[in-house]
Order: sequence, then C-alpha cells, then structure tokens
Amino acid sequence: MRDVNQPLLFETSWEVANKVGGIYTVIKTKVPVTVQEYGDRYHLTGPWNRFSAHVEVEEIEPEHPAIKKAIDSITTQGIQVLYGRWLIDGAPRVILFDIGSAAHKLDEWKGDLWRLAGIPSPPNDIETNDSIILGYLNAWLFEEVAKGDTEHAVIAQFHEWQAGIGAVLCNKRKIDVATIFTTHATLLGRYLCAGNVDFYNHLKHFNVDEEAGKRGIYHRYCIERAAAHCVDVFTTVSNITAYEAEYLLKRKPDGVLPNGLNVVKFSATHEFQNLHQVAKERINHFVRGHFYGHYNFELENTLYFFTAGRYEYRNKGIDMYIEALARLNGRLKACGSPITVVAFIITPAKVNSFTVETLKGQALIKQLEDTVQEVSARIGRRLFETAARGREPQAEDLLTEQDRILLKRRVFALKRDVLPPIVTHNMVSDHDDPVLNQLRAVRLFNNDEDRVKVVFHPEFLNANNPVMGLDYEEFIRGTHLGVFPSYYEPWGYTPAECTVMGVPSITTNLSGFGCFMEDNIVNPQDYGIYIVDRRLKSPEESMEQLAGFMFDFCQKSRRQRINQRNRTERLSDILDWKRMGIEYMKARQCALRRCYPESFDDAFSPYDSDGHEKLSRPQSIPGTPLVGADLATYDLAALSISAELPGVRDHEDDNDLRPPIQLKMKTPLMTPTI
Ligand code: G6P
Ligand code: 1S3
Repeated sequence: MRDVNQPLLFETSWEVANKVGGIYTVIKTKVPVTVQEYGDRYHLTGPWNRFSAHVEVEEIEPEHPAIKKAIDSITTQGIQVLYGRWLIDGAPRVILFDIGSAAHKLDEWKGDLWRLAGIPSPPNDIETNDSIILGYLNAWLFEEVAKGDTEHAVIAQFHEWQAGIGAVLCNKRKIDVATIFTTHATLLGRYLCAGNVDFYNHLKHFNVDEEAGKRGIYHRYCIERAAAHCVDVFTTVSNITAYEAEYLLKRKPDGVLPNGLNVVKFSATHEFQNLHQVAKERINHFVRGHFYGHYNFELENTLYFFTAGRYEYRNKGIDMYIEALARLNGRLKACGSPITVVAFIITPAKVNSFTVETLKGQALIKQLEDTVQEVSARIGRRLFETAARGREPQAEDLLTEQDRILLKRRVFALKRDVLPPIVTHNMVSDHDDPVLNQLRAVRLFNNDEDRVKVVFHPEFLNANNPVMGLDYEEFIRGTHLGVFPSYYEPWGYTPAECTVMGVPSITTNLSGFGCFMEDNIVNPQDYGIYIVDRRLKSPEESMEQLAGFMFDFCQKSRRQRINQRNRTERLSDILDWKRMGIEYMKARQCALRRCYPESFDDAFSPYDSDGHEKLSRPQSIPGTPLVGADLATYDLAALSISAELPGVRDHEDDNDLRPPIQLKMKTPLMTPTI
C-alpha cells in the first residue's frame, strides 16, 4: 500500500517557467504555499523554453532515485531534459522537456494516441503536436516514477488541454498515479463566445462535436474532453466555468479551484495609498505630454480608468467598455462636471512602433520641464545674490528677458493643429482594428470639450517603455478604477490584481472573479467591486449599468476614493493563496481517495461539506470571511500549511467619513455607505 500521507506531487502545464498567459500567474504565485506543504516532493513539469529557462532555472542533480532513473531512461533516447530549481519565490523543482528533441517520436505517438484513445491529430497543428509530445513525455516520467517508488502515493495534476494528453495516457495505461485535470477555460466556450453567439442561453443545446468541427478544433476538443473524463478529479477555476464544462465537456467538475495571488500586505494602509500617489504622478507626466496643445483639463480633477488583458475584443468586454465611455462622456458633459476621465486600453495588437506624435509629445514635455528647471535654478541664484547683498528682491529680478524668450519658445512648441492621438502606436491594420473602429464610431477623438479622453496603448507595459516608463503593477497603482466588463472570463486576474493593490474595479457576473465576489461578500460594491449584470439584463441594460457605475464613481470626493481604496485593499486577504490553496488541497485529497481507496479507512469526501458565510458589509470591526464548514473540515496544522486564515483586519479608514466631532465618541459608528 502506498503512503498517502507523504505523496509525491507533480503539476504539469505548458506555462511552467514559460510565460504565455494567466496560467503562468496561477502556477507561479501558487508555488510558495505548495512548496510549504510538499517541500522537495513537489515537481513542476513542462516544455523547456530555451529563451526563458536559462535565466529562470538553475540546473541541479535530481536526488529522488526514482525520478533520477526516470529522467535517465528518457534522456537515453536522445531527448533532452532540464532538471533544476525555478528561481522564483519557493524555488520549486522543475523538470523541463525539450519538445523539439523528441520530435523523432511524434509519428509513433500520434499513431498510438489514435489506437489507444481514438484521438485524431492533423499533420499541421504545431500546438497539438507539441502537446502530444509533452503528454507522452509526462506519462513516461510518471510511469517510471510510479514503478520506481512504490512506497509513496503519486499525484499528477494537469492544467489545461495542452497538458491533457498525459492525463489520458495515465488512465489508458493504468499508471498508478492519482490524477487531476484542471481546465482554465474550455476551448469551445472561448471560440463560441468570441463569435456572435448567445452563449449562456444556448449552453445546454450546442451540438459540441459539430461546433468544434466547424471551427477546426475538433481534435483539440477531443483531447480536452478525454482529459476531463480520464482523471480521478476534474476541476475548473470558477463556478461559471464549471457550469460551462458540464455541458461542453459532458462531465460535471468535482470541484472549483479559484485562482489566488501572493499577497504582500503593508503594515499600514497609508503605505499603499502613498504608492498610488507616486504612480499617479508618473501617469500625470505621460498625460501632460500626450495631450500637449490640448491640455486644458486639471490633473487634480482627472481620474484614470483602464482596461487590460489579451486582445479578445468581445470576450474581454472591450466593446462594452468603449460604448460605456461614450455614454459617460455625454453624461459628464451634460451635467457640466469638472471631472475629466482619461481611459486607457492596454492590450497587445500587431504594431510597428510608437507614432511620431506620441514620441514628440513626451519629448516636448521633457524639454519644457528641463527648461523650467534651469530657469528656476537661475531665478533661485539671482534671488539669493540679491538678498545676500541686503537688497529686497523685486519682480524684475525674477525672470530675465532671455529666459522669458526661452520659455515662450517652449510654449509655442506645444501648439498643435491635430487632436491628441487616440492610439500610441502605428498599427499594422489601423483600418480594420476593432478598438479603433469603435472609438471612431462613438466619436471619442480626444476633442477639447470631451470629458472622456482615450489612450489605446496596443502593447503590454514595461518599465523600459520610452513613452510610459511604468511596469504594469505600478501603472495599476496609479489608476483610480479598473474596468473589465468581460463576456467570457473563466476567472479574470485583472480585477483581482486591482483588488490586492487597493484599486476598485468593475467586473461582471459572467466572470469567475465577479461570481466569486458575489458568492462571498454581502455587498461587494461597498468594497469597491462593482459587478455588472450581463446574465439577466439585456445588453442595453448592462451597458447603462456600466456607464452608471462609472458616472457614480466620478461623483466621489477624493476622501471617498481614499476610503474606498482602503476597503478594497482589505479584500486582498480572501484572494491570498494561503486561503485559496485550500481548494487545491481538497482536490488532491479527493484524487488520493479515489485512486488509492484501500489506503483510507473512512469514506470521507472533501467535497461533501457545503455552505459558507459571506463577508459582511464593512464595519469598524468587520467579521472574518468564510471561516465556514468547508474550511473547518481541514486540519490545516496537520497539512503543515500556515493555519493563519486571514480574516479582515480592523482599519482606521472607516473613520474617514465621519464629521470630526463624532470622532470623539466612544462607541464606534457604523460605516456610512458611500
Ligand atoms: C493617496 C495619497 C494622498 C492623495 C490621494 C489622491 O491617498 O496618500 O496623499 O491625496 O492618494 O487620491 P486620488 O483618488 O485623488 O488619486
Ligand atoms: C485563462 O486565461 P484567459 O485570459 O485566456 O486562465 C486564467 C487563469 O486561470 C483565467 O484567469 C482567465 O479568465 C482565463 O482566460
């Protein structure tokens, strides 16, 4: 009988030490809690990306005899394998396969996959071919390990369809490992939503084979569906994706593993508030340059909204964001609001370079800044000299004629005949880009009288960017509101990232994150999480709701925004892997029990318990979130994970809105709703 208390754990994904999208974030941020629980019994496996691995992975010798033997048996066939430590928080052990070096096996494995599982694989789909190689190498590794180490139980968790073939092979070859397949989206769901389909209302009725065939993804769909059916435990990242998977993959997921983050808390709330101010000043700098010549609004009264993510125009709700911005513009103008909104769209598209106008704006503003600094220094020196000689400085001592002319030239240079650009880069397909076309259609052109200005930055941010030299995290901190009105979003890290940085955000009840917040918090809006109803409302009603949220946000005073940021940041505790990781523990427990029932003498199922408490509205002494039945079933200490379940701490911010006289009262007041 294998020891189920000290199992070996393998987690496999295409995105191990290989950044592609959101799964990389899941894997990387979850490592510390998993290493804390499993130590060196934890391994991650994936493809060997030569570009990133040489800086991200330190090669070491495998110590576990069965793992060493398994790797040797693979490498003797000419396949290259990197065994090392991934140089991230937690420094987990990784086993990376050079997919190209196993290409000589591809035809043999494709034939085997067809015979064994009836899964077809067309010749020219490179992504599928790579997934087949990864799957066969994983299965090879796990089979050897399970044969070489009969003392310990082995768990293998497969993420997303690209890693799914390993799961199918474990089942078909009866490899003695407990298996979990986690899907972060369904292939068909993503494709159907991106088209013009009323997805959620028809979910139960799609002819899945036909729909997959029509989109040329039948073989990939087969891999995904087979993986979901071949494992001991099938999971997704949210309830909404679980619902989708049940109908599209025809297996109801056993559990939901929501995505967490590695939360770094500051000891005092003013620390993250100060960071907001510093980052906002950097965005201000960009805005002065970008809008030069038309910079007729006050930055003190300017709010920064943004949306970001992969360029899935409809799925990520960029279409809705732009339409709602146009409505917001109309409303702010109509009520004569002093507020200006600068709305950013950050999503990578095919581009050539920054536009000349964009670069020129930044250069001109830099020149002006330098000149003002030089002139100020000269004024300072003159004032000092005059005063040191005992003479009272006069106005004419301040600015010399020469400096006045210099400044005039700089100011003249800021004049321009064209409007500030709505996009920062030269696009490869400017004429048929959906974002640009919609901005044109709703006439958001950065006119002087517009209260909503737009900046489409079709490239992810990084600190070396010559125009907006900020990395993504810094940028988020400097903004006021993230807007993510997704139509298809299994989880959605973007609003979660905003939350842990104390930035309020708008999400929808079609996103995993939005549903999670709705399920766990009595009134998410009080915590700066606005959830647009895209499920039960018509598109027009959802749009109005979104525009309404944005308009109401523009009515808030600075004090109210500061207060709300404090509340938003409090929610970071419930998004921490220390808490979210518990769902992964449940899945592993369940897989062990299903795979090795003889090693357990009770019939307990980690998915039996139900019900939890919701986090209440913010109060001076808030309640602890979600310490309900499902968490109580776990002996966390025994599982050697920090049992310190994050509650919601008391903060001073709730006093902020009280009139000063009331601060003297001894009995705390309830927080006013803003
Ligand atoms: C933070 C800073 C304050 C600043 C405020 C601006 O709270 O600590 O010094 O006044 O941000 O907030 P706002 O929402 O106007 O950007
Ligand atoms: C998927 O990445 P996406 O942006 O294609 O996986 C992410 C990680 O689980 C998830 O956050 C996102 O919603 C999914 O869509």
